[in-house]
Amino acid sequence: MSRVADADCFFGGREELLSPDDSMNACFTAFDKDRDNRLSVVEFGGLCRALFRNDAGKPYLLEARKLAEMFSVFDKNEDGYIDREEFKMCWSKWIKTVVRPVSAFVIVDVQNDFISGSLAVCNCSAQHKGEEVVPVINEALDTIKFDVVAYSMDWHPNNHLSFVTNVAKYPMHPSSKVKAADAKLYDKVVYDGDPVKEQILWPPHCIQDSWGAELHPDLKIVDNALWIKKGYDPEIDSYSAFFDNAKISDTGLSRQLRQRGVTDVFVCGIATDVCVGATAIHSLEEGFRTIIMDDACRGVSAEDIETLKQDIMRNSGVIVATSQVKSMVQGRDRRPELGYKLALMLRDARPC
Ligand code: VGL
Ligand code: ZN
Repeated sequence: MSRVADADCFFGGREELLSPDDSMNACFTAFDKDRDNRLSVVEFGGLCRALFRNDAGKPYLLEARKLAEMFSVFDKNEDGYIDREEFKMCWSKWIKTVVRPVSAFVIVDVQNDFISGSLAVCNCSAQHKGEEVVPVINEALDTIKFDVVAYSMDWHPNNHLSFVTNVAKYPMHPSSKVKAADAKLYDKVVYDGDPVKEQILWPPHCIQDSWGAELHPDLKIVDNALWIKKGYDPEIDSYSAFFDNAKISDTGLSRQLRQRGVTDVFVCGIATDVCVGATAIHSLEEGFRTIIMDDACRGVSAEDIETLKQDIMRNSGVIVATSQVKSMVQGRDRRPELGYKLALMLRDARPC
């Protein structure tokens, strides 16, 4: 059976990946244009051009610096070539993930209080309508086959330190510009303790077992989802679905995603610049290829949303529209930023 006459289309047919050694060797051969049994940077560039394409087959641009950096991850002996031995790691740890990612859809805090309750984002400076995320998320759940779905919920006790009404209950650190007696809604204070904690003062919200803490009634709930409750320790806030704000306690999300082989984390929900953003940043720090679904998020402040997006992109995450997600999950739209992110992960991972 002859295949891969056209290296350019090598990653077009997913069945190529089903017969392990054959397809790895066929891939190597397809891009080893001068048949010297090793891939030069230029030949690796050809491979990347075929690999990183959108679902219409159009190659994405890849900066020469990033190409060279990725090449050096796989050229272990630093002789300027990727030989067949070195290609094994490139194939099994990198190409396979790029072509066939394992996806998690993490739906952050789509709770009544953030939509029409005490901390409704429509009353915040960006004046977003939180309920607009619901149909977008529901359609994604209906039409995209994510490998894992996770819901997070902000879940505070009455005496939580993030509530402006509790500001006098916790000792203030001397460095706090705002003193307890003058503290108002949305001020940033610094609480004493180990560690010292910066805290924005929010209205009481998402109180455990209250209506405000319930998910929006129209949000679709799928079977076998992971559930993450966060912010239940009165003495520390927890914006992210992975860790509290001091990164001391862990919700277990990272472990559960890893157990399921997840490589790619798609994040959506409320609020973009608070809990969605913190979740996406921790996801990148945990080594997941991370994607924010912009139209499935609503936030608090336009300026902070923009800063968050810049942070995500600077760290090789991507911001996409939900309409682009299905082909990414299927491995037909393959982003160079995410390939680069994975290559850096492989470089920095401890050898085992
Ligand atoms: C959130 C403010 C306070 C959020 C949670 O879910 O984005 N924002 N607590
Ligand atoms: Zn909260």
